[in-house]
Amino acid sequence: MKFLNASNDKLTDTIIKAAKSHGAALAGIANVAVLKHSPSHRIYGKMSHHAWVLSRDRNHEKKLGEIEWPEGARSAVVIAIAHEADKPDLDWWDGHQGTKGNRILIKIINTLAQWVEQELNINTHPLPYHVERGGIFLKDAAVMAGLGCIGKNNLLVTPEFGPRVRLRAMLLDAELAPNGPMDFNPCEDCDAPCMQICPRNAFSRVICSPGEMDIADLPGRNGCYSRTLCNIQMEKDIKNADVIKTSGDHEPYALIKYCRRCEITCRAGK
Ligand code: B12
Repeated sequence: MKFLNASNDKLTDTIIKAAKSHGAALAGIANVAVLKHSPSHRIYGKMSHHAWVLSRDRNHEKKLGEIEWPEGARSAVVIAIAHEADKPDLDWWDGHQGTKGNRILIKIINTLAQWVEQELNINTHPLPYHVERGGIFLKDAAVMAGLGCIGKNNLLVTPEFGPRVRLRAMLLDAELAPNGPMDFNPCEDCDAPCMQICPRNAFSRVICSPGEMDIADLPGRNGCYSRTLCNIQMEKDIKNADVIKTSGDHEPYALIKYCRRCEITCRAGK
């Protein structure tokens, strides 16, 4: 526990270094008190629940519209791994509990949490992917942790990999110096091929306004992103899944390749 009396800045650097040595491509710290008031965490209680795209198994769910922040949590560690276009299998839902990429993220967060508890004597709360199971909104957390900005495609866009990243987080019972947000806006002069390529026209019209939601930062930046239309494509991708037959007595499984067009076509990070 050689870092006990380290300053908050030093602790932040130490944890980011540790996250990268555990395999994270990007890592940053966000402040929980600020995050609680981020656009997604504020809009969570305002959107009608039928609009929610929820996890399939509803057993472990928390009350919709409410985030249960752990009592002592003061900081969020947000990590990202690259999901470049030439490694599509990282994002395929392959019948083994999610995707290869998500399993890598889970491993990094769990080993990092152990290291932080042992070396820094700081209590950690590794978070699940689904918000309704106790997770937080990862894109907002990533912006506040200095990993990038929300693009016109409604995704976190990073300088290094554009939006071709996947995120995971854990909370810490310690107040650390946050790293974000960063001054970065690659969409400013971009003609947004990400919005034009969407097979569902999920960016074609403004569906919620700042006045209506009392929030300036909306889905797709100006409220033009439709999760309902996007989800229709995701359901279609599930229907079009390849059924993979395995040797031995393993059950065949569906290999789901989700759309990703608004993500892959983005020029940032290329
Ligand atoms: C539910 C969910 C879905 C749903 C609904 C998505 C939605 N955005 O509503 C569906 C199934 C449709 C979906 C689709 C996809 N998803 Co998804 N999804 C999630 C999940 C679990 C929660 C997201 C959510 O509901 N957010 C709440 C809604 C209301 O917020 P929002 O639409 O993002 O809008 C907010 C932001 O834009 C923000 N904002 C706007 N401007 C600004 C400015 C600042 C400074 C800040 C702080 C915030 C901010 O404010 C808006 C609210 O007012 C997250 C994981 C997580 N726990 O966060 C993954 C996640 C967002 N998904 C991800 C991905 C990759 C996808 C897909 C590309 C998958 C695919 N089809 O190929 C698509 C792309 C959709 C898109 N372009 O946004 C990744 C995104 C990675 C990245 N680079 O950002 C995540 C983070 C998962 C992960 N582990 O990495 N998803």
